[in-house]
Amino acid sequence: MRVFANDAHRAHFPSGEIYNGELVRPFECPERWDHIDQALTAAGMTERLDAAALPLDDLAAVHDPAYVEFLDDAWTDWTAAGNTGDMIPTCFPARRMVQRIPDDIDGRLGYFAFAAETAITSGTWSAAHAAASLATAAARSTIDDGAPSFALCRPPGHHASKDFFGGYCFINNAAVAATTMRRAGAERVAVVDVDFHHGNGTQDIFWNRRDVFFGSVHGDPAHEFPHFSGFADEIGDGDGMDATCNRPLPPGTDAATWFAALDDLIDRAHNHGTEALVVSLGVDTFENDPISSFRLASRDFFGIGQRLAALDVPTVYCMEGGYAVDEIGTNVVNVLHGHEGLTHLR
Ligand code: Q9C
Ligand code: ZN
Repeated sequence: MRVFANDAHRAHFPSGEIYNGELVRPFECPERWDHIDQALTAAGMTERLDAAALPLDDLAAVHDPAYVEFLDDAWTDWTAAGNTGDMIPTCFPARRMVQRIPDDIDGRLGYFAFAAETAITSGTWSAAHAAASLATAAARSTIDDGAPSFALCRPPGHHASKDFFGGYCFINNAAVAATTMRRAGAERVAVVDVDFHHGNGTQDIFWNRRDVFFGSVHGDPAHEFPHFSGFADEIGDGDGMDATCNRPLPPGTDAATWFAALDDLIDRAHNHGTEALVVSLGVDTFENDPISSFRLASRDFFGIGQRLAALDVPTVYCMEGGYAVDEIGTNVVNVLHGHEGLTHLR
């Protein structure tokens, strides 16, 4: 497994996350990366491939240029306005309000956000840009020779849509990877999202498109974040009708039920004629995850890689969520070993 990773992620670490009515240390923290990095090394995956900075124009297939410009300028504008803390959106354009980009930075912050738990800090843009660059490089290398890659993206991406951030995500790394694979010649690409949370951003980006299938198994939005996306009746629209497939599952879902849903998504991706695969790899389905409610054990993650490898197409894994920091490395390595037909750690 080729691993794309660098230290740029460290620049993103806001001082707090709004959680249960309190400002807590963010669950999405740099130690997540460190534990994955260490587990990869211990498992013999010692090489780290870097990526050239992705030209901002290349993001235009996935994100609105005004949104990219907002992210690029956000910290400068925020501090120029005299603010000293991290950027936390507090006012959003709800139903029937004016959907127009404000001049004021507080207004712009709310306009380009969908959730308030995710703060922007001084290094957020450089980290998010670097993560997307890694996803691109990984996708390109996998299309070039067919061998699987893992992009150790941080911050994650699947909640970020064309023009909004939230759920710890700013740039949709998996959507950028899928676009890279399309441009490199794959006629049909599938994004299979195994993160505990619904990948609302990825779904929204490809909603009207037939060439990119999106399938997700996740906590039922009736009970879980992102609350307003991920229901079973969301199937895409226009040319993209039936190229979106959601499998919401109830809190407490066990491995057997979860894998039945994953097998279903993999069949759908296969029947869609996919020539290349992007995996939104969240491991927050783990039984001890602090913010999620599914019951996969560490060794179950091996089965994820095994099943996805059976699709037998060039595959790039993009890191998404997973907040049980002590076990995150084991769980990720088990997925990658499953894909390569190796043995699981435990
Ligand atoms: N009561 C990813 O896994 N907060 N994002 C949930 C639960 C937001 C998760 C609150 C969770 C975002 C990439
Ligand atoms: Zn998640």
